[in-house]
Amino acid sequence: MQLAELIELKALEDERGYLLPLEADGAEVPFPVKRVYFMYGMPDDKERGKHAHRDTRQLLVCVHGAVTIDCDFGRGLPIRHFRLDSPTKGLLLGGLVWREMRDFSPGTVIAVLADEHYSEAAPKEIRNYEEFLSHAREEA
Ligand code: T46
Repeated sequence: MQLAELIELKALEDERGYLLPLEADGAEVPFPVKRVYFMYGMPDDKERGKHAHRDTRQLLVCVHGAVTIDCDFGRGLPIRHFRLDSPTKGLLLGGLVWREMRDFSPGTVIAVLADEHYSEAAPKEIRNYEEFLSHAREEA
């Protein structure tokens, strides 16, 4: 898996609307899913994220609305900006990536599929930017 990759998801349409299937460990989600979480109710002037994970793999899908996700890889690589404005756009995050979510449109709902359980006792996020850069340099 790349550090960050925009993938196209296929929605099935008929006269009743759309159905968008995601097969874990399959074509759309290239890892076993251990956790799903949703984000909603974001004010448009707030940001979320601002941290990195050491090695958690995630698929982010903006089910409704739109969000911009800035992905900072450290390692001397340019920051990439992804606008998720359709449920058929999925953002795969595959490693040490500093992510920031901003510019939420009203009513935005984001679903995230992750390959790890969340541990409040031993959180795996790196929330200090300098620490993230230092880990990213080690991986460069
Ligand atoms: C990420 C971006 C895209 C839980 O209890 N369980 C969970 O599975 C998660 C993800 C979070 N939490 C708790 C931890 C905090 O007390 O929920 C609270 C808010 O989490 P956080 O501030 O990390 O949320 P975001 O929106 O800044 O970041 C989230 C994910 O945490 C993160 O892994 O990649 O979305």
